[in-house]
Amino acid sequence: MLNKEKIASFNESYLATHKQNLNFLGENLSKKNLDLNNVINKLSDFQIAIPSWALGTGGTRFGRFPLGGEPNTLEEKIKDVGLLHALNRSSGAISLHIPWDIPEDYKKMKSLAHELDINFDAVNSNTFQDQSGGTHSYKFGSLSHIDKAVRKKAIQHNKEVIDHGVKLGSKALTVWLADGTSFAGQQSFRGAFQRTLESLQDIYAHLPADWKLLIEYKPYEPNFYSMVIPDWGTSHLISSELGEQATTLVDLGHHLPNTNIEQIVAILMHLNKLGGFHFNESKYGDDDLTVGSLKPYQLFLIFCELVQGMEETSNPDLSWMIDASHNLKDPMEDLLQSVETIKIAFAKALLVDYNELKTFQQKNDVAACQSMLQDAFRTDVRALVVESYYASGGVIDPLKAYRELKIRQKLIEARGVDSKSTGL
Ligand code: PSV
Ligand code: MN
Repeated sequence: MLNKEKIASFNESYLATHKQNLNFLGENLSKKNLDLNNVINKLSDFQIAIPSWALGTGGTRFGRFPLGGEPNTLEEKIKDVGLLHALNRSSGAISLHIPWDIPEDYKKMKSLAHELDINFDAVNSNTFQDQSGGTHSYKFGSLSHIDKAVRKKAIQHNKEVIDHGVKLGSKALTVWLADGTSFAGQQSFRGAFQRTLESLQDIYAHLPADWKLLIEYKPYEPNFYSMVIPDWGTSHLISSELGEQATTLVDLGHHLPNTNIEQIVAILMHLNKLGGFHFNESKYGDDDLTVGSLKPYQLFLIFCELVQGMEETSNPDLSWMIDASHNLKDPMEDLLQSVETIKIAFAKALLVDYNELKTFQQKNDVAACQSMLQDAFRTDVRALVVESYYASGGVIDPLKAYRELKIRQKLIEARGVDSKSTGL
């Protein structure tokens, strides 16, 4: 659907304006002590994984309004990520969710992904739903369940997810638990915590030596009184007990309103225990809105901590992923917007001279500290992000190209209007 010629002919119409924008920005930034090429290279290298469940419409407990052409096999999901990656050269990985994405032919999926320059990112287990034909139910929990047989089943599932991932070349397992209670007294907090820890220890023992275990947290939903891993502190506690390969994964939507997420990021990196990110936007809870669509300054502040943490701590390499699910927008368009927004926040954070910031912090010059950050945030860095697409062989405006090249229409023609994706 997309080849070098199509990309080149699209770029032709936009190249002159883009180069003008880039030169203008370069001149403005030349007064700063900044290596612009270094920033562009960092942006080009920055890859954000696409979750398999974000490629179709979803994200609602109520009506779902599929828009047609959705991928309904793993092969089609990989191809869709391939399309995104061909456009922006920034989405070179897919994150699979088991059992939705169990490959029938591992070799075939691997070679397809390889052809499209796609890696397999973290694999995700699912113990928040019962699969048909199952004997034990997750209705009252999985890794924390009071019944050992249910825990065993959930542990086994996670081990199998690792095994699928190994065959594909993944290097991480992400665990998000729906376990918790909706009524006070329903369960012992201490008992549920201890059982979860022991279950995760069992899973951890199955982890290959070069793998990471990423542990998510979430304050509420689907349980509304208590979640077994409600916050980063609990996730960190568990990951510390497990060992070096276990880390905390920050999902932006999994915080109560106004939580200072950038501070969480800073402290976890200081402890070398931040494993990765799920990008999305939250207004009230786990809303799965588009990252940066409401609070771009917060996203920028998070990236300021990430940039400093990556320079100044020994925190392991991070897994970057979008975790959203859309019902109103074409999910592919949303993913292009999301990647762009993430890269813009990263680019802005790379403009800050953190040594200078430290000298102001040393003097308690609060106004100067604030100005430094805001100056970077207010800089229009879009030309840098566009250059990172273009220089890597992508298109100058991925969203525009997606529309001009009528990609959704072509997907509908190929897969039909009723083609629905599995997922959330
Ligand atoms: C549910 O809250 C959730 O959004 C978690 O963040 C997981 O990462 C994702 O679903 C996939 O299971
Ligand atoms: Mn998540």
